[in-house]
Amino acid sequence: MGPVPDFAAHRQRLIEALGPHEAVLLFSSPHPIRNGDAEYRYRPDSDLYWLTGWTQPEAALLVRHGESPFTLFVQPKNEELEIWTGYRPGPTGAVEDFGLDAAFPIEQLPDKLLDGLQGISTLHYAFGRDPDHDALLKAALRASLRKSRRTYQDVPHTFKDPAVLLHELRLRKGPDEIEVIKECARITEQAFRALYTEVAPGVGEWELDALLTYNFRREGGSGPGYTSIVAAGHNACILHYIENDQVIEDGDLVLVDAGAEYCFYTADVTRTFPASGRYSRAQRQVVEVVLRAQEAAFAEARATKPYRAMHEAALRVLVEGMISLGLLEGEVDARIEDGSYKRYYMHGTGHWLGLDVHDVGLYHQGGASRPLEPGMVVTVEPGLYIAIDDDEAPEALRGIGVRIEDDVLITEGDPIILTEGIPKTPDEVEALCRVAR
Ligand SMILES: [Mn+2]
Repeated sequence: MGPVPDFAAHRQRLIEALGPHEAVLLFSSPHPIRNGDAEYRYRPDSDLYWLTGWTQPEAALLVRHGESPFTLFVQPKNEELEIWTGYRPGPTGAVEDFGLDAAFPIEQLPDKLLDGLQGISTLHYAFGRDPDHDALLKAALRASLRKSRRTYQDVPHTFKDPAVLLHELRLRKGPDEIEVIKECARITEQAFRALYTEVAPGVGEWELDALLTYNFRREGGSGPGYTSIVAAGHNACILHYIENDQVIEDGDLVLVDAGAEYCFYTADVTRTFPASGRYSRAQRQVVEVVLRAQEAAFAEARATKPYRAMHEAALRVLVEGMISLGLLEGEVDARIEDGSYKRYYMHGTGHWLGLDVHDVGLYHQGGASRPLEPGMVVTVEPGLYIAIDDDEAPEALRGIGVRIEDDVLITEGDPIILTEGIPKTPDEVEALCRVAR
């Protein structure tokens, strides 16, 4: 058994942050149809999962101080339906196996809200996401208001987006979550290592895509945490290329951006490696600039430094590289100032990482880039992309797209590169590709 999130610890963090007359109401995400009557595999809402570990659809969570702070509403047991769609823990399972304080069938939510909202002045609820949930809550608020005329209790009159409260908590990972993300990284490493030994001219992008999914699941993950990008040659210049349907040609670089999902947390890694096992001189030059940019960003990945410093450090090195490669002319400061680098580097250098690949949490506080804190996990992903039809770029560089991405844990001291076991320098990668031959 691998590590698991400590949901009780997450609940404790929320209840400590919740005011005395505040409540939180969360709903599970919908179970979307793929086509016809076939459903996608269900993926729980990250907030609800973070607090409960509950992975089934049609659930709601009410959180408030009192005797049963965490009340979960779930699909009731139904022997007939369970034959079709699988085991349901039901309300009993929610309490006995998931450690919730109380649980009821989801049908009882309107009735239970009538009392559950009494004495609450501020409700953390995300209006506008689901009209059915909004309607259910509005009816409960009306009924609760009528009742309050007899009970003299508060009924919610202030509504806040739960993101403000919850996402600040999710942004700072606990020790349990760090172990889970390390497991995502371990699985992802196994899957990337397999790519190095399988890539060759004539292999389809889709084959590497399938190999990633195979190894993610084989190693204990649930699959990719987001749609894998397998981009050969100039497809790498399309930032979110997910068609993955082209044949890898001799001389191509292959950019793979993928991460294993485990306990619904995900890694997010990018490597750019040669189809033939050997980087061309131009390809190697671009990779080395991107690697230097990543090192510069790592040096800024420290508690109390502003989040933005990582991007600024990487950008400076990338622009220096653009000038030395002949993509831009003039001085670094002037090119950063006039934004001409955006032709070759048009995205940010990272994002928060956790249950969501672009994880929750604000990047700014009080109009400035927020300081990094221990427990935050970020990606660091500089890149350089030279379009195939860029007539102004040196010919040898056209069609080269390189991104290198690792997952980084901010600590009290040096950052921990959680995915550093996945080879990325040209020498390391070529050595592995050679082993395969
Ligand atoms: Mn990323």
